[in-house]
Amino acid sequence: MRPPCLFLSLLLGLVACGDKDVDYIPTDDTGGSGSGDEGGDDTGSGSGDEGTDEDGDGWTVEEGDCDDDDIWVNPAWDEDTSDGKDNDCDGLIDEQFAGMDVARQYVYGRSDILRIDTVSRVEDEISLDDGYAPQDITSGLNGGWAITHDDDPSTAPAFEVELNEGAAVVEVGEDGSCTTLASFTPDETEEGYLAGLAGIDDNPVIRGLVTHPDGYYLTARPGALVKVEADGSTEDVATWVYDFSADPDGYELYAMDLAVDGVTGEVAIAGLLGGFATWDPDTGLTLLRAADLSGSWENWDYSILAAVASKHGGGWYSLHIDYSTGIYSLSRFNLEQGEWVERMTWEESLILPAKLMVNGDNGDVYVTANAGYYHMIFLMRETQDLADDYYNSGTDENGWFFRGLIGRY
Ligand SMILES: [Ca+2]
Ligand SMILES: [Ca+2]
Ligand SMILES: [Ca+2]
Ligand SMILES: [Ca+2]
Repeated sequence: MRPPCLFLSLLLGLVACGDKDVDYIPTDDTGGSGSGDEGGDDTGSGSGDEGTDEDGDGWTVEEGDCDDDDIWVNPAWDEDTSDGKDNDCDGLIDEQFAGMDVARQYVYGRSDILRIDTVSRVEDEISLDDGYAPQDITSGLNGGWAITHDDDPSTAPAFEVELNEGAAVVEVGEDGSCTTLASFTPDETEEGYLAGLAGIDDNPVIRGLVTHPDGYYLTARPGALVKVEADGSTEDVATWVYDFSADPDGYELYAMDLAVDGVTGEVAIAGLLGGFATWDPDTGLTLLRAADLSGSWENWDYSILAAVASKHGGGWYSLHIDYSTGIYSLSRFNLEQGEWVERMTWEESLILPAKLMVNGDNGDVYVTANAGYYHMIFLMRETQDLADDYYNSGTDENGWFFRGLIGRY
């Protein structure tokens, strides 16, 4: 069965928004265009090449068929892990979800990357060099990983070891060796005017880190998307109005996290109070939702958009925290409505969620969280309305905090 996102994908030129397992995406979420029927009758009236389906598998190239000469390749298939093809058109060949790598801070010593398999067993702990406090994690351009590091105690907990000063994008080798690629110092002009509101400081300067399929990293300052090349050079590829106090009418977004769609190369920029934009290397920045900060601040949407993730070729998911009610939610961005649509909520007033990751194979969502002596990962599965412990550290040892995580295929 094909999900009804065909109309949207044609409208917006998205190459692949079909999901091979439709059960975890309610069909009303993408707008209900009614054009999601099976078959080739909605591929145009036959004028010109656009919309043709050469292999007759029911999917045109425009709809996301990434090999229109092969019926065993289109977004409706599950991945066959042994045929050397990208059957499900998610940009990965023969992939199989193998678990996740999690950035874990340790306030009394070396932080590490915890490698956890698909049944929540710890496979490996890769100890990082001294002085690094990882926040975000992504796959390294040359193997290993890349992390964001920052020494700010408002987001990095109060470390009892000496940390490297400032914020940086750092490459991490398979053995945990760390090489600073690009350093960021606090910008006097980028002060955290929302700090009091959200309890968030203007440091750590950068938030979010993704590896773009075109071969570079992207991180974000509050008001800019920053490209970090493999040689460490940096460039602001997009900027936006982030300073509410300086420009209350023009306010757009205060960046909190990034995600990248490995299929389309599109990047999501999620902001405080629900602001949301996407960036594409060819078309640039598109502001999809500005936080509504009209009226007095007591009336603002007090939900904090903490993190965003991509299901490759299948939409943007976010983690919201409503500090006024203590309710957390998992939402998905609805492009037609220009709005976050709540999918699951949970209330755990003592547990602070950190980041999320979507399993590109089946849509399961994993959320890192911390609570006192515990650090844990939730597994969230919409079809079962499930928010379950996937990994729980237990209380043996204090001082560990889970931050970012990435899926492994
Ligand atoms: Ca086709
Ligand atoms: Ca095909
Ligand atoms: Ca694939
Ligand atoms: Ca395959």
